[in-house]
Amino acid sequence: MFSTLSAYAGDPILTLQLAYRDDPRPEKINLSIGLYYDNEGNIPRLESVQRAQKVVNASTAPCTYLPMSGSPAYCKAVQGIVFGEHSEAVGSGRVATIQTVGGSGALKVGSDLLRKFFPNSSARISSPTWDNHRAIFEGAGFSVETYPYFDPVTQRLDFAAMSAYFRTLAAETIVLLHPCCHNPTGADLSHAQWDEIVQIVAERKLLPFLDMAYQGLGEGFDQDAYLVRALVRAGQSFLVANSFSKIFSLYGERCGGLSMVCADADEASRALGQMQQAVRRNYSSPPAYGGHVVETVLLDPQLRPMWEAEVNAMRERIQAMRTQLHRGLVQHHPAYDWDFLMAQSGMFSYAPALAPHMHELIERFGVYIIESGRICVAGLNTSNVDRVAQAFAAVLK
Ligand code: PLP
Ligand code: TYF
Repeated sequence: MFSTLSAYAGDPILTLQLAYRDDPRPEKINLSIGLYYDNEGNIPRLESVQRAQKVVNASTAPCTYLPMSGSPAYCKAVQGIVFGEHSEAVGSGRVATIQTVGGSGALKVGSDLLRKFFPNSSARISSPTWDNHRAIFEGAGFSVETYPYFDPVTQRLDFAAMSAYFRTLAAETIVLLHPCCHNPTGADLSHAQWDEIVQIVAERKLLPFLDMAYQGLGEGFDQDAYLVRALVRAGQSFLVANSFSKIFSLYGERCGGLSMVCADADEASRALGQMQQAVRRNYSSPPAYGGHVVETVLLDPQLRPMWEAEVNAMRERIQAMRTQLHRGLVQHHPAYDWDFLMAQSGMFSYAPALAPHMHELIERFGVYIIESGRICVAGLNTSNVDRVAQAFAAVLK
């Protein structure tokens, strides 16, 4: 019956994660998958989250299905963090939000919905981007092409090429944008550059789909959501997928959200209905437990600031490791220009120059980076950062 089924190559990042797990060398260093590790190399359980879990675990309420759109309290909390606590768009009821199965589920539901109502549109993703973007949009039936984003020679954002390309796009083209902490490059637009993109979006009537998986890990919760707020101010209609996987360190609970910013409340109520229908035919309703934990943290006046402080500490640790890696590289290989590292932000750094040395880094030094030359900066700690700098310097000399 199933003899015609072809083999699935797997996800290269997840495959590498397994290779790391099975590597017997105690000195191995994992800079491959995008997970946040603490300075001891552990994936943390946040204190605020553990306290919220105690509250949720103590509940004796029956575990019934959530609505298709998820928990109303959760959706309210998503709107607060993504759009800001005093958002005009949220206040006027023109934002429709649902709870989703992680950020991935939000991308899936959003792309299915768009495919139904914009069958003649095609999608544009950055070159490079997270592999799953292409997979999800093609899976929804869209033709997907890339827009110029990163210049591998300068190892920096190529904003001139990106903005020139956007100026050529047809109306209603879906443009997938990373508001902060670009995966994989760590190269983000400045606020002024985002303003220019917002202007092009308005002029050319493009349809932005924002994927925000790292809010708070770049510069701060509000700074990282600059693009969201700028599109709202400009009166644009758009979608935002957000993920709590990293910033709650709750990857396996699959907590995310999808919001559609509409022209008015009437349009938003229809957007909500269509998102519900897309959920219904995908997985019916989202899982309840993780969502209740997240909403408990976000809506509790004591837990919320505790959590914000924990995310701020994660961000500061990543920044400190980036600085220390840069310092080590300058020391071990001063002839090379490492300054691009300091121009990048968030969980990742991207050094295409390291890509051809991936296997050597793994075999000779036990340093796992992914194929493209992406480095997960959050895998660095005070015990391994200098060994990483030595390994990178050695392969590039
Ligand atoms: N979008 C980007 C850019 C990501 O890096 C990730 C990473 O996991 C996701 C979406 C998926 O988020 P989630 O794990 O919540 O599905
Ligand atoms: O890019 C990363 O490493 C993260 C984690 O199929 C991830 O976004 C990687 C691959 C995948 C799911 C999550």
